[in-house]
Amino acid sequence: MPKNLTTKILEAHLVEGTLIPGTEISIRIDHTLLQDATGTMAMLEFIAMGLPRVKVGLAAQYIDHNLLQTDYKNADDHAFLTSAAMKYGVHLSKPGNGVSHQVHLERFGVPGITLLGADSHSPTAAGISVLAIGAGGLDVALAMAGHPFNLPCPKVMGVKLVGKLPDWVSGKDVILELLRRHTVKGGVGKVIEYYGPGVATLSVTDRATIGNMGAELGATSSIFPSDERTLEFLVSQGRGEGWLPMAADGGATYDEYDEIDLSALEPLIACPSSPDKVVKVSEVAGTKVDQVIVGSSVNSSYRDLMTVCRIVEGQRIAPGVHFHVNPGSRQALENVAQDGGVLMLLMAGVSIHQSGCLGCIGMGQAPGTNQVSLRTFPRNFPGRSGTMGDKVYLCSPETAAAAGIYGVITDPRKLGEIKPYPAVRNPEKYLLDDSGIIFPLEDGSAVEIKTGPNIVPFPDFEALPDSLQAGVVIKLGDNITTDHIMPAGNKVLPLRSNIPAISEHVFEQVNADFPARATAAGNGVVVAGENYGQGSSREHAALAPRYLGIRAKIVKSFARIHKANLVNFGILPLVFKDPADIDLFSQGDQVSFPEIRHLIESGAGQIPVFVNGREITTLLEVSDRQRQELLAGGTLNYVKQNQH
Ligand code: MIC
Repeated sequence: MPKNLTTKILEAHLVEGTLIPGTEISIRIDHTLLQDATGTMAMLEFIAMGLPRVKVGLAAQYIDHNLLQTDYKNADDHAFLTSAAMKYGVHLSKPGNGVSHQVHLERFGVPGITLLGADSHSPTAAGISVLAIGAGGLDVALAMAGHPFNLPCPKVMGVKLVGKLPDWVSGKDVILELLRRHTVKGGVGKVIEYYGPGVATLSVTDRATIGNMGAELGATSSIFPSDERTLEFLVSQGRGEGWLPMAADGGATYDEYDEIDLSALEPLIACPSSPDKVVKVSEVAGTKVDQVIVGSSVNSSYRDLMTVCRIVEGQRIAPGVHFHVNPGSRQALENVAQDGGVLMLLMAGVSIHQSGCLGCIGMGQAPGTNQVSLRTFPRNFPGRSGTMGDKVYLCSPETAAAAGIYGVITDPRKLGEIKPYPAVRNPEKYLLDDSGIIFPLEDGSAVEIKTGPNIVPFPDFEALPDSLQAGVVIKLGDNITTDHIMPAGNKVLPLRSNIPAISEHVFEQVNADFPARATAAGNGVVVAGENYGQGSSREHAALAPRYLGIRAKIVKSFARIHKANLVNFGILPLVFKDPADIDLFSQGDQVSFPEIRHLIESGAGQIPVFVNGREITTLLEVSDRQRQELLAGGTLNYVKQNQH
């Protein structure tokens, strides 16, 4: 029976389970990826497992998020991560070397492997046919310790690509089109697999852009076939020997289908403040722009940067616009520099920053009050830029460059009036630079772990009690993001290794007295609508609320990674059987879960919840393993109990 590519990779890595969508499967992980914002906690969790060295094919630790050193905290965390990487056999990418996704694509990824990353945008590696999945730090720590990764078996959505992108339209427009069609929850529980004749027309970096923002669809992962373009890319990176051709078998089928005619695509843009508020650029053309940023997590490759260089070459950035470039990697910037691009940017009035995430997670580059910011980033959730009420649009490098030159949102095809489309191709042979990577030692056992005062021990969480009483601490609507729950930004991100301190910021932008009310409630419940916890992989969005006493979240539906993180830290992820029951709940209500422990032990899929004297039914859709973890009060407790 012909198989699609996702099925082939999953089958080759299957440790337990059957590939039936929705049922739990365990897969073997070949590479792991940590970045510094999720990595400090994940590394502490790995250390707590007591192993002398990682047990995975390749483990990488990137320092790309917390680059601002406004006090000792981030620098302490970087020193901790570096020492831990050296001790445990992990590749360490130093600050300024680049964004994890871009560097992993350039230097480490190989077609057909699995990658588990503590960052939701890990599926950037889809560009070279890696089945990359974003997960909470604890799941990645377990994979580093050699454990398989457990996940609900995804459906596979086949997206057939036909035609060829017109000039001034690029990979970003392809994924924005999918977001326009399917919204931020359209990919939940699915791998998006691209196939068809249009694939060969897309460069690896366009494919990587599309894979990166599959996270915005809520997808488990994305994948492209490995073909001649993949080979070209790997050869250009001096890694051609890792190539192998991979594609779906002829006649393979998918659980769902979609098709995009690349030739028919127009430049698209996501409006404030959700990646799926997509319109044609022409529909918002003329909007005055104050800031433009190209780069960071996505659209930060050589092709993307050099496209901007060629567009602004010989032009001036409009007087009212501050145009920033955040290269995805030092190597990408070096190759741009070698080809004269740096001078083109500087002469046009562009600010060039160090390689890293920077403004993409509010680590600087916040726009001013009421200012319009156009970014090639993957997300524009409210307030994520660091400015409340921000007006952030997401677009391609071509559209960003057009706005920079004209000072207003402009369809980039207008640039054709001043110059032909640059049609930049990646170099045939990159200038290679691994100077920012510290490779693992043969034996790191003598290395001492460096910890500073910012790193505080992991809190203890009690096992699930027999019955639970709790107060509704907050009631929210649909599409609540992890940025709402646990904000990023330069003030909060440095607290990622200090749970008591970071918990003071939970729901800060939604309801600033949440931490005080949660603590006063003793045990708390969060009630919300659809797609709760969309966005990042940050486990702190589960861990910090749990620290404040949140014991259950009752919602209409969950985003995949957040639901797994809730279980990891012992919070009950409950779904309304009848979504209309949400109307029975108000902030401040008392809720009870009688005999909850017994129900979970006995495998009950329906959990009765009492609110204001009414009984409603909620669903607990978790595996047997997850039930044990919930009973133990979280995965770490469960793992520890089972070690003795
Ligand atoms: C993001 O883009 O939201 C982040 C910041 O990279 C997160 C990880 C984090 O919160 O540290 C993600 O995508 O998982």
